[in-house]
Amino acid sequence: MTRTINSYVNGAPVGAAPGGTVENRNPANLDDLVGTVAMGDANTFVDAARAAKAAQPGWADVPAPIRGRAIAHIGRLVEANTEALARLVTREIGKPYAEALGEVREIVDTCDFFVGEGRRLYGQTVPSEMPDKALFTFRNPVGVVATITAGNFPVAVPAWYLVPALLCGNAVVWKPADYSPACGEALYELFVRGGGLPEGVLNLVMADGEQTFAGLEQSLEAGLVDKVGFTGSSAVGSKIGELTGRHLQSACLELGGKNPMVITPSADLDLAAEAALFSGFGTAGQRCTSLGTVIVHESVHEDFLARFDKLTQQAPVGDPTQGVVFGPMLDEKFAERFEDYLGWIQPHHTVLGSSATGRITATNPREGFVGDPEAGVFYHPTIVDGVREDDEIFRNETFGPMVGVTTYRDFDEALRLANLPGYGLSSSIYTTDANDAFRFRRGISAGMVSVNNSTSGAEAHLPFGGNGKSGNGSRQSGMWVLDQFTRWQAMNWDYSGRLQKAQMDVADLTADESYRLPE
Ligand code: UN1
Repeated sequence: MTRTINSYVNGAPVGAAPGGTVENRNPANLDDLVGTVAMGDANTFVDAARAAKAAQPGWADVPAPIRGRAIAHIGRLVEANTEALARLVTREIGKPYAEALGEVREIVDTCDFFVGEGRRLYGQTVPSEMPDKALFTFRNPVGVVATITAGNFPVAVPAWYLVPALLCGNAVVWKPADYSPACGEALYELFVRGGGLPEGVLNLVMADGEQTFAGLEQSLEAGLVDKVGFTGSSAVGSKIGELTGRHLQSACLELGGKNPMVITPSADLDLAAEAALFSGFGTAGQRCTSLGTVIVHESVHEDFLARFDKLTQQAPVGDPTQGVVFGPMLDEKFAERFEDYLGWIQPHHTVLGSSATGRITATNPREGFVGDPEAGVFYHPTIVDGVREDDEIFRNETFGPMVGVTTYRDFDEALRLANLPGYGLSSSIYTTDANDAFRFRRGISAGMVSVNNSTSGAEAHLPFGGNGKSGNGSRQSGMWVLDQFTRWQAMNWDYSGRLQKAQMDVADLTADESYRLPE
């Protein structure tokens, strides 16, 4: 039986499909129909925003510790459904099962952190410059949060928005990626049931990019959305930034990356090669935190490359249920885009990693492929050596299993190359020299810096976000995301019985600033 995947507004499935129906298939096995999606349109989005607007004041009235209890229940329900949810992630987007389990763990970690925040959400008491006057700060919910998420982390990254937004007393409209709707619906169910969320507090919209953008625009114009969170491409992020800017809002934007890995002469090259494999080819290179370019010192270039190439040649690729390093592309549309990126390979490049490039098929096989390559959307891992700083491959995100390699002579050059593409999400350095590590941290414009670790692998209680083309400086996760989903309010309370004017009625001490120490 084919399952129908719906939008949900005010706690009820929408039923209608004004945006038509779309089939959603397993990218590792295209014969496997995951579900048929009843697509909404711009009006569905506006309806969801209206429902959220109506429900939000009641949710904000629920005491924060009780909202924290809701998050605790959600975390426990997600944990109890770990295997089923991870299996769905693997089936819908082709992420290897072990990674999918880690992704579900990341939701539980996020819930664990924010349960405590429900009993904190601290404001401050602040001394006043005048007597008999008290100053306080409070965190208020922003209102309605609209969040639009990517499908490479179809449940963990949405949870980074949903959990803190709800905990802070906001109502939410969530539009999952159109290629991960089943994960979207499953997570929605777990949140609504586990959290006992009142109707309208969380709404789910299935719609394509164009209808979502139109619906968001109309909702902003109607004053129904107060905050936008978006994870996706830099191009769409800049459109959302423009739209929200017109409404005097600043969106929380988590965009692409061109994450560098610098390998210094003192590095442990085996460790670096293992990290390059995981960072570059895990999730078939389709993480925002995936490795873009290895920037390796010329003295260890050959040595490193030989190790990285060998590991890549040996890496099991294929069926994501079978313990592979990576499975298929998330969806056919990413395969099409990746073909364009492969077109950026130039005659001056040397291609390694596999005996072939492009789609893995019976006629373009990969040795040791796990499963049937023709069943899904699988690509050869591709290492491109000899990348130069003006190459498209060096300058742009190449979402897919491709890693560039270039060399450097001195540390300043490594840093310059690492910053050059103008993204700034994640970064990594392999070195055993502490000075290099700290010089790199200071010099790299990136939200995340790994020393002797992969470019991916952020933890749920550290700030996550980027600079430059990777975002507008907003940070998710941990206590830092609270500033995205609350507004600070300053309160002053004067109990002096008279009008005390700030700055004007302030008493000062008598100081003698003309005094000088004897020579
Ligand atoms: C993303 O790719 O958008 O650090 C998020 C990591 C994961 C999250 C990545 N924990 O790779």
